[in-house]
Amino acid sequence: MKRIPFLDSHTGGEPTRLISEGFPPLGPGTVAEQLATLEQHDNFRTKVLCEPRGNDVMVGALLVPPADPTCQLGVIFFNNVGYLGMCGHGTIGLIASLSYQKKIQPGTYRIETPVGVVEATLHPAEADSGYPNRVSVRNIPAYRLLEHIAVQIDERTIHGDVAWGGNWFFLCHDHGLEISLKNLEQLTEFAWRVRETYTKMGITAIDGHEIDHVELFGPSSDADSQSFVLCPGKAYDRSPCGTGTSAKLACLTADGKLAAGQVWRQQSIVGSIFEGSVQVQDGNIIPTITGEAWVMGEGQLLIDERDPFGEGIRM
Ligand code: PYC
Repeated sequence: MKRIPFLDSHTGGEPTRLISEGFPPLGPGTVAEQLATLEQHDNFRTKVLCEPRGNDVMVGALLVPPADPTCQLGVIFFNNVGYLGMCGHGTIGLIASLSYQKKIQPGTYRIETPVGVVEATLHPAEADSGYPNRVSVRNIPAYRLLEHIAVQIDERTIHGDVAWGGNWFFLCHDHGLEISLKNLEQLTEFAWRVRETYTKMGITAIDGHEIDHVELFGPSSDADSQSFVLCPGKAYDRSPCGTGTSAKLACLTADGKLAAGQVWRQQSIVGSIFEGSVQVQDGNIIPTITGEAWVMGEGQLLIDERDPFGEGIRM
C-alpha cells in the first residue's frame, strides 16, 4: 500500500489539495521542466485528484523545489483534465496551508511556477484568531491579447476579450444571463458552447494555445462585479478565480477603467470576494489578488495496487 500525505483547503469555496511528498522524481530543473517530467507521469495527477479520491472541482498543488535561487518555494498546479500555468486561489490555499502547518510565518515568499515567479504575502492574523490565512498574491504580468471578438451562439452574437492572467481567458459581458447559482446549469452549458464555438472558429491564444477558461460577468450588489468562471474540465470555479481576476484587471486597465492602486472587488458565483489591484511597471500590468483560505482536511491518500480505480477515473 502506498501512502501520500495531503492537506485540503478551500479559498472562497474552491478547493486546493496540497501534496508535498510522495510524487515521482521530477529532476533538478526549473519548475517548468519539472512540470514537463510530471506530464510523463500523468497517472500521478489522476490518482491524487480525479475521482474517486478527488473530484472535478479540486485543484492540486504540488510543492516542488524551485530552481530560481531568489525563490523559497516552487509549485505545479493541476486539475481534473491537466495542468495549469498559475492558480490564484491555489496559491492562497498553498500559503495558508503552509501557515497552518507552521512551515511559514507572516511575510513575503517568492514562488516559482511554470509560467513565472509570483510573490505571496501571508498577512498576520488578528490576535488569538488562529493560523494566519489571509494572503496577497502578486501575479506575473497580465495582458489583453484580443478585444471584442464576436461569437455567434444560435441567433445571438456575443463578444469577448481574450486575456492572460497566468491562464488564458475569454471574458464576456453581453451574454444576457443572470450570474446566479440558480442558473448554474445554463451558465455551464452556455460557457461551454462559447468555448467550443470560438475554438471551432480558430480563435486561439499565443502559439495556438486553447483559450480554456471562460468568464461571464454581471453586476453585483456587494462588489464591483460578479462572475461565473468555467474551468478547462467543465467545473465552475467557486472562487472569483485569481488568474481570471488578473485577466479582468488587465482588460479594465487597458480600457482606462482602473487606475494603478485602485481596488477592484470581484465576487464569485457563490458569493466569495477577492480584492484586486494593479501596478504598472515598464508598461507591464502586474495584478495583486487578496483572499483567504481555510484548511478543511488532512490525511493520507492510500494507493492499493489491487484497486481497479486506483489510478483515478479519467475525464
Ligand atoms: O484562482 O486562478 C485561479 C484558478 C484557476 C482555476 C481555478 N482557479
